[in-house]
Amino acid sequence: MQPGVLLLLLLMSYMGVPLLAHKLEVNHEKAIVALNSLLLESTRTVPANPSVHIALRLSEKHNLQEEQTYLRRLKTDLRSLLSRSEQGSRPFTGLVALHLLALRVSCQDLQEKRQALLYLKNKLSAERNHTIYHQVPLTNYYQYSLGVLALCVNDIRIDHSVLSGLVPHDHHQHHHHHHSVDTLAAAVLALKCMRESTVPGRDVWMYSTERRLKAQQAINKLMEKIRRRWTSNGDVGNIYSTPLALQALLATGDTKRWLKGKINLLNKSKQGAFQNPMALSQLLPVLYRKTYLDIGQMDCRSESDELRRVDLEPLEPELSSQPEFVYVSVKERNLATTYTARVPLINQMSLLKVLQAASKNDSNFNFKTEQTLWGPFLSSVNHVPGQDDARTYWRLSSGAHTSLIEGIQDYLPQPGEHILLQLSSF
Ligand code: B12
Repeated sequence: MQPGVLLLLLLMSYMGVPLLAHKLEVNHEKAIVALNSLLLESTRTVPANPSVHIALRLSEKHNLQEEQTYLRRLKTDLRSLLSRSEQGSRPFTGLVALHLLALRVSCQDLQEKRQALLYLKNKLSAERNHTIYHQVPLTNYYQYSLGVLALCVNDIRIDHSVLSGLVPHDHHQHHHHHHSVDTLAAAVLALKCMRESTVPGRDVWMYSTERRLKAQQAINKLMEKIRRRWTSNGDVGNIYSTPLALQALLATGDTKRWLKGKINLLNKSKQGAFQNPMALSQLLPVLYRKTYLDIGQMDCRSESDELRRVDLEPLEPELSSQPEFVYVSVKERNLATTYTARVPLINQMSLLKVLQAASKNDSNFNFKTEQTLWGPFLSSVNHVPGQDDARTYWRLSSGAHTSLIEGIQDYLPQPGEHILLQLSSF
């Protein structure tokens, strides 16, 4: 045996364990790039989604031409959003925030951006005033946090009052108490961004020592809540809040939990849990070890231009031979069941298809949807709307107790399942 070969064999036996780890890492890498291509593929569909753009830009691999085209569509959308906002429509705090993050992550500075920044500043003041008088923001704390984050990564100084609306006060504990993990994570990212902010072009902090200390204390409190929702298999809350929770963990230096959570999410994604482009857009950054705080550091230079779309074969639906049924009930405020239907389940139907079939068969049942970044939102059932200002919505559940973690377009009811549509408070 040649001494060189012996040495190599020796080396390999030493490196046995790291080699295995390396192989795993290569497999993970491949899985992540596949998800990246899948997200790129989703840009073919309308409407454009700023959250998808953010994820594509934070990735390690790019298709620069596709990203440029997508950015142009987003700019057009932002322009029409801003002009609609002048006609006294509902507040677009979160949506405008996502657009501003999308512009910053592409290193874009333009007229629309200044207009959008001004809009967001005003909306955040309005959100803050609303929390003072009504204990809750105009939209919700998730959008409030996205708004602060978007101003922050764009180097805009944020008002005292707006910032203090993000800090959980002890006598407000009950409000922060039932926040979802997604919302807690968004608040952490916003506060962390503010804490780390420096004055552009100068080497000094943007905010006073006292403000920064308060922000740190708030981050600690919020992170404690997030860690309490951590389960040993790597979920935080449910699988769709885990990506944002991992961003918060990563941003605060908990790489151990981040890694565990990442592997768990990669496995879930192999089982098809992240087909929805919005869900995938919240997942991808953290798989690449990125957080929304990295948006502020983007310089858009020397990026690898090698990402291609994948043409996926559509999943074969499972064919069912016998007629099977799914049951739909409607419960209004008084908890009385006002409607029930039995719908034949043909092959694999989404809940949306089931509801459409029910309303086609029976003129006593009808519903309305509104398009959102997550897909169609069930906005009204049998002429009763869920109302943001009354803080009501149509909650989806399986049986009486299991709240669905997907919307009507993504959820595939099983044979014999009882789906409940229930007007609820949030
Ligand atoms: C706030 C919030 C709500 C509020 C929204 C109203 C309000 N005024 O605040 C309420 C309580 C009504 C709500 C309801 C539901 N939600 Co919700 N919600 C959120 C949250 C925390 C923030 C959304 C937001 O403001 N985004 C910012 C703006 C810019 O984006 P947007 O798309 O324009 O926002 C609107 C839509 O997102 C819509 N919306 C909210 N939730 C959902 C869920 C679905 C499936 C759809 C289609 C739309 C939708 O309301 C937003 C405000 O108008 C997200 C967390 C996250 N990670 O994104 C979860 C989240 C989107 N919701 C989720 C779910 C599952 C639901 C429900 C299906 C729960 C249920 N069992 O009934 C219902 C929707 C049912 C229906 N009628 O169609 C999941 C979606 C996961 C997935 N894979 O689809 C998330 C990710 C939370 C989670 N981790 O489980 N939600």
